[in-house]
Amino acid sequence: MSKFKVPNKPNIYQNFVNGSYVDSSSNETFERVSPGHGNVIGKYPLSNKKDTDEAISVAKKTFKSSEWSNMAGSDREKIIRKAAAIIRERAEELALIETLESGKPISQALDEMEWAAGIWDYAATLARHIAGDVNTNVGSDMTAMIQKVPVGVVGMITPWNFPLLIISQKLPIALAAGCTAVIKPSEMTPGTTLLLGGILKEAGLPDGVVNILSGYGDPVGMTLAASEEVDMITFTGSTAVGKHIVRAAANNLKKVELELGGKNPQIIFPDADIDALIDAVVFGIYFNMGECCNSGSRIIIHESVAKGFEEKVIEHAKKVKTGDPLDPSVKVGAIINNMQFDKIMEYINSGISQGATVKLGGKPLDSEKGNYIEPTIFSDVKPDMDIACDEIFGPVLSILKFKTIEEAIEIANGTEYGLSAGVWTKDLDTAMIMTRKIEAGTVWVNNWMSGYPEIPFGGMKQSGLGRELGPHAIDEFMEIKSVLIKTGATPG
Ligand code: TXE
Repeated sequence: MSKFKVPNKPNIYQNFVNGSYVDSSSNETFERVSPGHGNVIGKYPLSNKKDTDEAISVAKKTFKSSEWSNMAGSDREKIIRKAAAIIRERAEELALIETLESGKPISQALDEMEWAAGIWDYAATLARHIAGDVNTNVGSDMTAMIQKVPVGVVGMITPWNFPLLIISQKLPIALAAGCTAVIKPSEMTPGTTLLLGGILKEAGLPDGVVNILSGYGDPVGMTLAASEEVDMITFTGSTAVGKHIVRAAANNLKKVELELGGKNPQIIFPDADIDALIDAVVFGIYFNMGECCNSGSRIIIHESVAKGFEEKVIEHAKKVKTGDPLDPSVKVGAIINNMQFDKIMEYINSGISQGATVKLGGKPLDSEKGNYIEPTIFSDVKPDMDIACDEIFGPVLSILKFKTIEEAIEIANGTEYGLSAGVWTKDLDTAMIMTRKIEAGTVWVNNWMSGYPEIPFGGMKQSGLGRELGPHAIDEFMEIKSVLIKTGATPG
């Protein structure tokens, strides 16, 4: 029996502005129904444009006061590190909220809290390592300082699939850089992000540095993207909304960083150890119900080994327990909402009507109350089918076949996306050719979805702009300022 339960009453949340929890100016709220259970589990402020403009003005005033950016990096480090410790202390409470709001399995929500805390720890170290450069090589009467300065107010708009993890890929790095922030989490999963305000206050963050509003893309997200007082926007979500953000950001030519969708290929060569990769393939597609930008949703396998692989992957996928996300043994929970559920079912139907073969699943799971879809596998998929090109964001695996390495590369690069890719081979030459030819921000060789705060993450093509994580991520939140100091010429 799980120790995690659906609460009797919904949690009541408030916005976090200027260091205090407050209601929206209209006092209006909205609710979230748990997609796995059907209960109302949260009530959140319905923020409007006025609330957003006020939060932006608090963040701007706080940035201009320089209290945060003037603090020594070692002091910012302590606060960011303390936040990591509090996230760890409150991991079970935060994980339960995420499972109830998103439908994700509790075991995966708990892991997510640890990953999130790990990024806060890493960002803390970055706060100490911001240093510019000095150039004394431009003339004996000139000293040039190349300074790194925080960009200013950063608007952060996040999605519902990994709420605390995704804000943790942005916020602690921006804080390490000395920026201030206004954050809008997804209207489907605002709980843990709103609680982050209190966590940061407890960690010692000065008031006004971080401001968090719950509400919808229109007006809160759009106001952030368009505001002339916001200096940068960082967004994770759909490619379609990412394009809106870029257009709105043109208003004041703010910096933009985007993490968008993916249709990630896993290319399997005949020499690959099929037994060793099956677990990674099954995890790669069904993790977080396939609602994951890094989902390994396209298998591109050499025709000579395709039959044996299909049998094994079906056998493994059958064992993946689907159902109540509060059950610790469940690996595939509920789909986020009815719209996403319908979208996934439409893709499954399009796969069938376009001639692919359902080898497993393909139907809603009727035994549970909520939005559940059986782990699904399609074979006989052709590169031009919708299920091979579009991000489904659901538990649907497509298997495509290739004959030559050139064909594998063409299929792998044949979508608008370029987020991540996997290559399975024991041959070093093949692996190196593939890593050079594949258009993706991350290429995994003989593994899938490994990730570390130290390693950059982001997409090529229409999967994104810029990179999160890694030592360079902090540069996304900084401007370079060149200071040229003329002095008397240095005598020879
Ligand atoms: O995303 P949206 P949705 C993909 C995935 C999924 C699809 C739709 O394919 O099926 O997107 O999901 C805010 N101006 N990904 O509809 O709409 C919104 O309130 C400013 C991939 O949830 O992009 C939320 O906070 N903001 C992805 C955030 O944008 C706006 C993760 C994301 O919502 C806005 C999630 C607007 N006009 C979905 N409209 C990934 N890369 O992992 C909405 N928002």
